[in-house]
Amino acid sequence: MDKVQKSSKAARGSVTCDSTTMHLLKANDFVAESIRKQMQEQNILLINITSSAGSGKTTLLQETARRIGDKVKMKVLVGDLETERDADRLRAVGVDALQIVTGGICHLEAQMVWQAMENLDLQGVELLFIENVGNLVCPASFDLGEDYRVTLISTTEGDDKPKKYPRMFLTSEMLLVSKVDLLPYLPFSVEAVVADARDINPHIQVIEVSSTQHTGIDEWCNWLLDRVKEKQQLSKQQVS
Ligand SMILES: Nc1nc2c(ncn2[C@@H]2O[C@H](COP(=O)(O)OP(=O)(O)OP(=O)(O)O)[C@@H](O)[C@H]2O)c(=O)[nH]1
Ligand SMILES: [Mg+2]
Repeated sequence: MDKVQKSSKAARGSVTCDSTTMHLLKANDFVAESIRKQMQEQNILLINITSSAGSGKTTLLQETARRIGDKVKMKVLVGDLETERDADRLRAVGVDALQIVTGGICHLEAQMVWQAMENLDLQGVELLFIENVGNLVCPASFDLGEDYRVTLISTTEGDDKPKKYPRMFLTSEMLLVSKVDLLPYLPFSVEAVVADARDINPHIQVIEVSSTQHTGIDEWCNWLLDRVKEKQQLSKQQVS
């Protein structure tokens, strides 16, 4: 699958001085590369889940754990401005989760993930999720060393979002249209969202999901299991 480099300079901050342009997120990207290297060495698939607040990230992760928690060893790092609530919800379904409380910062940065990972036992872990802070804007600019960025857009937030917040869709490999059980009650066109998202990023994959009605969850979980397998095979090839 073709991927947009999360750390590409396109549409990111820079400062030009004496005709030299400096990329403002260099420090973040340095740490992100260290995370990527560590994940490679430990054979761990790292997935960064992003969306607006309340699009259904934690509910999807709870459902994912119920569905494939016995097939793949997973853990979650979850970012929020305040509270341990999401980590508690994940622990309630048997997932080892660590909450990153940003104290007001509207996104996760690679350094926060690196520090949190030092407090997470990653022995034997095959799949590590990062649930980013609910925000379709700021998290788009910060590479966290992930293998895949997965963005949810829920039917309740309106179908105009890809064109209004393009960077998130440009840098994601997977778009999950969530809460599709509510489609009969909402003026939301899945076709319009997919067309706009693919206009920005022709390679983005799409799955329609409902965590409450279990729609699309098998397809989502199979995609995850395939990516875990792929990563493990790649690591084996690199060792041999
Ligand atoms: N109808 C419907 N409601 C859902 C679905 N998934 C989540 N919800 C509800 O949407 C609300 C927000 O869900 P969360 O999973 O907490 O969303 P989130 O993206 O983790 O929220 P933040 O972490 O605060 O950004 C909750 O009331 C969920 O019960 C779904 O598939 N269908
Ligand atoms: Mg959440």
